[in-house]
Amino acid sequence: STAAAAAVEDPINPSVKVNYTQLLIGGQFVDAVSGKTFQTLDPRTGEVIANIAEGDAEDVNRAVAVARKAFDEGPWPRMTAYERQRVLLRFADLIEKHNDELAALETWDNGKPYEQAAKIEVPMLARLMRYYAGWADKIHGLTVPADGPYHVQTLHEPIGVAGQIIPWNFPLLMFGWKVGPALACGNTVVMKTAEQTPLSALLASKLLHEAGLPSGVLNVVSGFGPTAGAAIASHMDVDKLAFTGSTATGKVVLQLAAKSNLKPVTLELGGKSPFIVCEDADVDKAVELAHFALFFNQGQCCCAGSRTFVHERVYDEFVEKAKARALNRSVGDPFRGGIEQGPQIDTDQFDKILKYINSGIESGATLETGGERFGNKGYYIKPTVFSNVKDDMLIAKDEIFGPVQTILKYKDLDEVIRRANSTQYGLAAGVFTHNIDTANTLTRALRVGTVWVNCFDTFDAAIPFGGYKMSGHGREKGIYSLSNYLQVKAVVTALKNPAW
Ligand code: TXE
Repeated sequence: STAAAAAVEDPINPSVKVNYTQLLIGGQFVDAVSGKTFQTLDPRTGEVIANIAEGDAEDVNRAVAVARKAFDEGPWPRMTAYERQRVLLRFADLIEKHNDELAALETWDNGKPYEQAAKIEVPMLARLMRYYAGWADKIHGLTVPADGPYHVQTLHEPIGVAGQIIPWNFPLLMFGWKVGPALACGNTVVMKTAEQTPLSALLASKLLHEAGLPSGVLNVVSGFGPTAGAAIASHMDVDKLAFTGSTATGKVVLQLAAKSNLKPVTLELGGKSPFIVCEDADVDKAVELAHFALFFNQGQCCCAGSRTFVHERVYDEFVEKAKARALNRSVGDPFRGGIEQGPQIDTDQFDKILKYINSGIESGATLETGGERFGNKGYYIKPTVFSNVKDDMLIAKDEIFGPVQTILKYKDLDEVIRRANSTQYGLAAGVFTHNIDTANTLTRALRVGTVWVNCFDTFDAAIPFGGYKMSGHGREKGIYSLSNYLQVKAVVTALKNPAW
């Protein structure tokens, strides 16, 4: 780990230029009305990457006006579905063409391993766009056999101007999860990216225009939550809001939506997902999967398997091996090959995670490894493992959003079901067993939006994702995501000659 620490001190120069730093409104890159900018930082060093135009309520007003016009006057919602499909398909091709550039911006701004961005996330964005392109010309209503002399049909129409607010942990994928269904269904969009990671969405949006998106259909306002974000959530002319972020902010935007025009809201919020290792588990494989479930993306996943429940029969062996695996995790400059873990996103998250680590130690959990910063520059944290964790400890209750694995012991299935479900969250769960009866019991009993059995973080575009309880409202991806962006209109026409 000495070599890795040295790598942190001497960061690699990314082979990419930051070409877009302004707001994207009406197909043009423009400064904020106020002329203000904010800095986006390199999480490897805390140094400034670029100054970004800082949008606030006035810029949101401009963006919404443009999006409104693009919706009301067209052409986007009135183009043929086939034409909209072709734009999304060309966009997917351009994503592939600019794969390395998009990935480099993503890593620079976010700190995630470049190999992960280049080989998984950017290709997934292209896949997502092709998936939604596929839906564009398959969205249609029904003919309804109503009682009486009527011809009844439903029209599935776009809702209008969609406001979208996204977080920093997967900047490009969150962009894709949001714009894909909105555009496929014929809506126009005002998007606010996270203040920590504005860069990649600006390039992606530029490519979307190159692919033939008419101006005004997608507008990107970089900026902060309480200003730009709140202006979108409370705007009277935004017809639908989609939000991904913390549960606390989810409550705020839902209230803003209710207090303004009652726009429908989809929310994808926090989690404290159980990963359940059953009695019959192959311990080596379970350790590897549980490690991935928690540590992937520096632990910054809403669905992270952050409560590792291990059956008492295999508990000690599991803890020992989980500790060894964490010690082996390669941490360092995310632009270097073979690096599994880069820095956390920013100083707030870095401090929050270290606070939780201290609280774990103070509450009596056993710190097996890690527990402190890595290197002495940037926001790196050593992969951390706690054993002997009890349900009422804060580290077992709160979303830490960092590389901190908490391992809990259980005795039987009923007990682990009760404990796994006793949380305000309900986003996801992992189940590790080859016993089909155990798997069936757990998949039905767990009150969560996704159960991964003998796998984790499988995120194909066709698989719906979303939360039970305080993890959110609605589903993204898959067929279910379309209804978030469609209105259903019933058309009832009296028949002149009911006999026919
Ligand atoms: O989240 P916020 P933060 C969790 C995770 C993390 C914690 C805090 O536990 O440690 O949230 O992170 C915008 N009106 N998740 O502070 O505030 C904000 O600008 C409108 C889980 O980054 O929820 C950003 O664009 N918008 C999560 C977005 O909301 C507002 C991913 C998310 O920021 C706003 C990220 C306001 N008043 C963090 N305030 C997940 N579910 O994946 C902020 N925003």
